[in-house]
Amino acid sequence: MSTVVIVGAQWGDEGKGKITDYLAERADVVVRYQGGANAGHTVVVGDTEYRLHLIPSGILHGKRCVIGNGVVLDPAVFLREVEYLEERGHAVDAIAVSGAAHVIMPYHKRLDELEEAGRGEDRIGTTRQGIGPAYRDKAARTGIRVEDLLDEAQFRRLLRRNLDQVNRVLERVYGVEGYDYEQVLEEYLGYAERLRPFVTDTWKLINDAIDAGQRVLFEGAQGTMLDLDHGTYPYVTSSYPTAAGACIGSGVGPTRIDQVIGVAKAYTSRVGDGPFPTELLDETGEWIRRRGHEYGTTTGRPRRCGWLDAVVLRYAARVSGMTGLAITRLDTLGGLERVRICVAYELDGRRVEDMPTGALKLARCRPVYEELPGWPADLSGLTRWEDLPAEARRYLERIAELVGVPVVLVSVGRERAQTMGLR
Ligand code: 2SA
Ligand code: MG
Repeated sequence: MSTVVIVGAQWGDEGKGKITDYLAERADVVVRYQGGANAGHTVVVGDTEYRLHLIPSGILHGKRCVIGNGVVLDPAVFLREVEYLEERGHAVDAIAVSGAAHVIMPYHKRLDELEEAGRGEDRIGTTRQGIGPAYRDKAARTGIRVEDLLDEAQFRRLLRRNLDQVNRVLERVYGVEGYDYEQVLEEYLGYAERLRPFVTDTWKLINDAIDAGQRVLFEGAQGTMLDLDHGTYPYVTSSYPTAAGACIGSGVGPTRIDQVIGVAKAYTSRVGDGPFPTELLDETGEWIRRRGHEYGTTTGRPRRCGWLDAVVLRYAARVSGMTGLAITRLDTLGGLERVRICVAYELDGRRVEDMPTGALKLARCRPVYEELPGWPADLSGLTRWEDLPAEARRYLERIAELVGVPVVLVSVGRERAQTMGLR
């Protein structure tokens, strides 16, 4: 391993944090490349459960951790996490933040809420962290970057300009009160001073690390089906969770990526709205949700649950060029007599094996299932492939076959030790 990208193969919450934590032990640098505080990575170390939204979980191993240019940074969340880690005895001087990352402003969150509320049946189900409005400003070239925040005169000017615009929208379009310039200024200049020591040219730091033969891990947030271009638009996030996003979001060329590990749960979950062909609205869906504690880390929302969808995985594998699959939550599915895998869709009376383009078509897809025998409920304590029940192994082998990518990691529990490396 020298450079590895970890991507979510489904709709997020695949257990990327856990897999990153496992691989981070052997990495020198861990990089976040997209998204923001809409991500929620849970990592269990001994008796402590860590929940991080922005800082890469590699920090728990004391690794160099980078927040790349592709991230939208909420300074309040970032600084809270810095404190949280310090209180638990973790050194934070290994964290580097890109000056080119965009800053989440209070109005981004407010607009996210107001826009969601106004969407009616076109609601996306966002995390209300200001992600869409912040990336919109970035694309419109009106965003405020970390480097701007650190330059007081520049920040004053940009904030004044943006608030003039935003306050007009808040007051005239939404009929709500705008923001007080001095108040936002004071709050953010306070963040600026605390952020300053972390800010550096991260593109250079990462490329230098690769040149020096160090191992760099790119930690994706969300998942393939939430990718702005490749997901179920418009029910997506506003960044690029697929593997190519790691290049754009960190300043590393595609020729320098060695491996792409796709993380998938042994079943499927989705939080937020939009099509989901294998969703189970019955007792089995409820059983998976309860057994898997399927509630969002950031918002606490119940996640929609359903069978594994191999059409999704095959698509995810191809758009990200996956070299290996990590399957998590195999334990959660244990205890069912039979399990199902969606191997194809029926779309307008025809069988399709490949992901159709667009949410409209996907919403019309009906899953074609294959049934396999289930395995016992308790997989805890198993640490080797050979120890897995034959039915569980068969399930994993079938996934690899359907997706065309080998399963290289399997997770059977929340603890670090409950992860098996297969190759
Ligand atoms: P946003 O807030 O603009 O990115 O929302 C757009 C869509 O993307 C979905 N989304 C997510 N789905 C799953 N996990 C996510 N992260 C958190 C986590 C979720 C949570 O890792 O646990 O805590 O609820 C995530 N982030 C964004 C979102 O549901 C919308 O469908
Ligand atoms: Mg998550």
